Amino acid sequence: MSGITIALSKGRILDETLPLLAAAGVGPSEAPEDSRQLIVPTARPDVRLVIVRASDTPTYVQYGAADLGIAGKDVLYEHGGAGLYQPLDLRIAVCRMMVAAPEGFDYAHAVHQGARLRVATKYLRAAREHFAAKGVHVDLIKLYGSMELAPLAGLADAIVDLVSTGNTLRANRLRVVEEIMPVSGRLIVNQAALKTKRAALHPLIERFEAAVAAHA
Ligand code: PRT
Ligand code: MG
Repeated sequence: MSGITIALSKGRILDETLPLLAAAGVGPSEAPEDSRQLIVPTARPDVRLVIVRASDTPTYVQYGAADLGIAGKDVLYEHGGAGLYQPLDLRIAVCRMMVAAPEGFDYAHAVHQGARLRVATKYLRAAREHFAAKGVHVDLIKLYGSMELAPLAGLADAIVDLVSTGNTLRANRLRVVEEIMPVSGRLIVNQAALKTKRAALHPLIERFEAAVAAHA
């Protein structure tokens, strides 16, 4: 495909990317949020959007099915980043990856005692590396969503999840016990396309850079 394909997910990433797409001259020509269409034309005939699952965005870009993509650092960390160039922090969809536990659970004490903790998460790689670096013994339980339920239902002692306002944790009587990493949306680029389509991609990446700087 000779044009440029940009992969992104509906929801938070799309909502917060729309102003940047418009500023970069590649706003969607119809509202993707309302549309069932998975391939969406933009203001430029040579640029299209493909709408994918958030956790699939790096995969589309890695294999060159999309030249560019927009993905959270959480998702990129789990993917590992192979084949991807990550030139730009878009400063959208900002949150933090945290360890959280029930209000009544003495996490620090349990860790100090060398207890083996059960931790539920969607973010196995980030969690494994975090606890290994701290020397905390954990059994990780993979979930695909609603991590907050796991301690309440007795599935886990703690969770690793994203937190922005903290409302979800509070509503479920959980509290943050450790921070793992700050998270925001990143522009990702297929490494091979960056060379073969440089003339088309470079100006577009620069327009994203300018749009982010203008929103700062
Ligand atoms: O649903 P699907 O499996 O398709 O993907 P997804 O759930 O990862 O997609 P989406 O659209 O929910 O999130 C896309 C990206 O947004 C994530 O990969 C993050 O990089 C980013 N992001 C930013 C967040 C949040 N903030 C966030 N708060 N993603 C999820 N949350 C959730 C969090 O998991 C928790 O359930 O919101 C809840 C906490 O929010 P507060 O405000 O109550 O603290
Ligand atoms: Mg979601």
